[in-house]
Amino acid sequence: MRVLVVMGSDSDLAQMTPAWVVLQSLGIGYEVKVASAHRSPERLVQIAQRAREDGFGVILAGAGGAAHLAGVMAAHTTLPVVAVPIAVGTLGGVDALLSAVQMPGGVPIASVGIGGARNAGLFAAAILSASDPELTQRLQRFRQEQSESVLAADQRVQAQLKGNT
Ligand code: RP5
Repeated sequence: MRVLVVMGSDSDLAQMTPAWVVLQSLGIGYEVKVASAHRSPERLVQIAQRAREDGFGVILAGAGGAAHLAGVMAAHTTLPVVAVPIAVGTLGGVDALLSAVQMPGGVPIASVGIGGARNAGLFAAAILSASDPELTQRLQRFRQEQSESVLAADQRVQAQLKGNT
């Protein structure tokens, strides 16, 4: 299954890009769309309503300000929706984060941290891996490589500290 990435504005592009960079690296198909909960509400609802039949398994919704994108999408689909609060405006993303995590009961969404698009991509991969053994293997390999890079960083620090004594 593919991942649908929706952003409230093209000004969110730079902060959302890490989501599909990591999806690509894991061999997961995706589509990116711009649609706004406030400025193009009908189109947003249509995208959410069609998402399951269009072959998507997860929706990532990136928006800043008093962000309603993720919640509105969740209201129109039973697919899992993950909010990506965008760091923008006077409050730097705290407003978008609170809009996501303080959803009223009954239509839950998940949220990553402010500017957490890469983590959102990884979380989408984890969700899809529940029904995809090949993706599970790719995700395990990713985790393994990540662990190895931490070990390599430790070795570099050890060598540096040794050189300083
Ligand atoms: C939100 O308002 C968008 O997701 C964006 O983060 C923010 C500002 O949008 P623009 O005014 O730059 O289009 O809806």
